[in-house]
Amino acid sequence: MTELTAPKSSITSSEFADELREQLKYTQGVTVEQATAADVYVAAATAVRRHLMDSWMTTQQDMINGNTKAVGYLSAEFLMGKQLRNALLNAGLTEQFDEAVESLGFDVQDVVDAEYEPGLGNGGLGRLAACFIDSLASLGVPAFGYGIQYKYGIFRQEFDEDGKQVERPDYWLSNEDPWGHIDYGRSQRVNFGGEVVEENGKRVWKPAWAVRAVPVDYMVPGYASGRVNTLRLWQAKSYDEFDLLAFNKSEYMKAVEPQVKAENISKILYPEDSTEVGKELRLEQQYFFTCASIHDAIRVFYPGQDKPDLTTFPDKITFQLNDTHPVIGIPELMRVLIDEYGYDWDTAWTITNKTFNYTCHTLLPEALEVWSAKLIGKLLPRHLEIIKKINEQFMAELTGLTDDAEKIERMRIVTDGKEPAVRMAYLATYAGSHVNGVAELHSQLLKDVTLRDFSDLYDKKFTNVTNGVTPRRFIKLANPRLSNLITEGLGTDKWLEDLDMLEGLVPLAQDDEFVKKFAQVKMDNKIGFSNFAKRNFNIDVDPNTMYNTMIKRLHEYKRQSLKILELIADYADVKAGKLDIDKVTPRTVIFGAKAAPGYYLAKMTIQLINNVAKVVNNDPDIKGKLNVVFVPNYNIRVAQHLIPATELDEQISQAGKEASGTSNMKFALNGALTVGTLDGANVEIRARVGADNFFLFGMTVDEVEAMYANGYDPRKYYESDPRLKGAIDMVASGVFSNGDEDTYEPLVHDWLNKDWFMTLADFTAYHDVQSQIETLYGDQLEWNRKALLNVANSGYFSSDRSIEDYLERIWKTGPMA
Ligand code: 26Q
Repeated sequence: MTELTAPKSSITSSEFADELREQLKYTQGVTVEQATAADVYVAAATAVRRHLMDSWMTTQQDMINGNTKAVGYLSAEFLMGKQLRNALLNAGLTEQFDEAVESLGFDVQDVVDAEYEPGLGNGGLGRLAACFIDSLASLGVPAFGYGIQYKYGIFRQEFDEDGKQVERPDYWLSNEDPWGHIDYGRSQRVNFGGEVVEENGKRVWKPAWAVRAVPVDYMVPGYASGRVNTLRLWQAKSYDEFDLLAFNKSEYMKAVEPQVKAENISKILYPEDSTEVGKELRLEQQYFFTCASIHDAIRVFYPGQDKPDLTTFPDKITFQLNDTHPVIGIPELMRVLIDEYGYDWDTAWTITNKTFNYTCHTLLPEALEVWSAKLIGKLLPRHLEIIKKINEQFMAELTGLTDDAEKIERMRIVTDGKEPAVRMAYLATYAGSHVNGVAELHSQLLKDVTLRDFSDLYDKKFTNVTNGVTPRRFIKLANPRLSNLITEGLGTDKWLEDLDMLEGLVPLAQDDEFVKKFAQVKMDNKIGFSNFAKRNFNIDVDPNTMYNTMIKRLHEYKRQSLKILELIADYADVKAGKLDIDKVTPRTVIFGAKAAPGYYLAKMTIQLINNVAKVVNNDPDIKGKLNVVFVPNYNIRVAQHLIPATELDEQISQAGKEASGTSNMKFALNGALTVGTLDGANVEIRARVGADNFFLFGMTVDEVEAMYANGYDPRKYYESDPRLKGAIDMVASGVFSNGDEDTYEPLVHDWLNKDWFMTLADFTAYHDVQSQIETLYGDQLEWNRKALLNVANSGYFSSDRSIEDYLERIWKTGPMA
């Protein structure tokens, strides 16, 4: 007997079809006959929103009237993915939708495809925010996601005929957005510039210009919780205050300049780029959304009160800072409390300290945000004063805690010297109650290295919360076949609310019949991806090859180079007659990756991979056994198709560089085996799924540190491993650039002379582990048994568990009564 607990609405398919007709007629003004698939999509989105409306309203009421502290997740990015299927799942309308759409004469896939994916994030950090708000709603915790409704999301990636990345604007709002509800009545004013003057013994900010932050609200439906939370994304609008003087002089174009400037603030998402920090517009964005969100929270929790008692603010809401991007919210809350509500400094400090917590997502020192004090002073003069005062208070406090003058100097929030700068991570660490890393190893390295001085003196602030992913989107929606098999194996679908239940599959890994069913699911998913790739990209992928995937942003530290060099070495061996192609396991290596537009070596790596694909895929000597595919414009939709079809997942960053990774969790949960280094959450995945079910290779953090300390020379590795030398020489000699030896020169030069992330040093170990992989793959039953054990032992990596950890260790709150 299978127990089914998934939400299911009581309305019938034909009733839902009537609702669609109604929406088509009264909202879009088209008949069913005139309607396109896109019309049906908008109708369905509107209909499902109506079904969620009552829960949304009661959730908001309960949040305001109840006394459960809410969570405000402040994030510059929310990478949500498509909404329709997720909303249908949580509203219990999936079957009704499928049947209704068919009964109206439309293809379900066409309707779902009509939704354009919002790309309001770069990668892991933005997707994590989306998983977290899903889990908060599913656990019934009162929460707001607060961010920016960028007009242009992450760029759309194309490749030109040379295989180079071309970035195209992502105008995702060019069609209707049926999910966002714009709420002009709840706008907030956000001021900028000007000066601070002394009035009656008080510091008074006289701003020079302002923008209007208009909230666009998105429903965040929980799974089986009856709760619908809110994602509030701010859009920048100008106040209609045009320059009359300019206008009178008939300088009409000039008159609208301030409007253009205002609306620029939410125009575009910055592509992740640690080298391009210090951009004024980015600071404007950060202040824009944090300022609006803080004022919004005060409005929500103290409705209609002129003189609210804000000493209770930390009991109403706790703000989680998703990396340093919203850290300017700290001086903003101080300013609001002191300047707008008249609290003294110490009271404001206590409130602020209790309200904020900070999550760090990096280990790369160059990725920690630092703003020039001059720029902050120009845009936010009052905030700069407050930051300086926080710094003074901090320095004084440190003198009481340590005699080490150098240490105190190192810890300055505002640096000394000619061009003072503000270290946002330090500000957040000092001003907030907790700091967390995103995997155990990462949190440890934060304490030992990145924020060492702070952890010495404020050890209690530091904690770890290992990342997680939502099983609703990344198992149930992405992999319905596996979901059905899990439900069959466990006799219940309750695992979608309690992912630890996957452990119940462990005994089934000894049941060969069950393992064969699991293998069949994988095969069907591979065929599914092959069809998807053909339909969408006109790419041929042969399901009778091993699917070996590497999907993530293109970064040197993630080491896509290692993967492509290993493949080139195999190719070179075949060409030189050192490797018998008939003995090679047929493989398709699938890449997906965007490079920051200004990241030269990353873009060149993309070009190289594309050209290796061109050469290898078309070489008759290879007999179709080695294939390279670069899926353009990697996004959530591609992930949802590719992850369930993958057999081998690559997590090969240099140890100590990847804070966590989250696709590694998605792959394990979908029954891929991982080849990986001891980095980020790989460490915890391996510990849970078992060392026998994980392909480990490469240097450890300690070995990497020792090698840096002793001086690293990549040429040594080039000279000593002939396969490696052969591969690099092949790139240098122009095999992948029509004979041109200059094309990849900068890349080759970097490998041989710098190789900061030690790709060459790990190359031999990486090759060795590939032979283990080939051997195991030859025994399909054993391979699939291990893959199934990955699924069974990865329940810990649900974002529900991450959120429970945050609730217990940091937020100290829970589900609404
Ligand atoms: C900074 C300054 C200027 C412009 C852009 C940025 C910027 C934007 C986005 C810097 C970083 C990001 C995104 C970082 C990110 O995605 N980090 C990843 O976070 C994941 C979730 O915790 C981890 O799993 C990954 O290990 C980490 O790389």
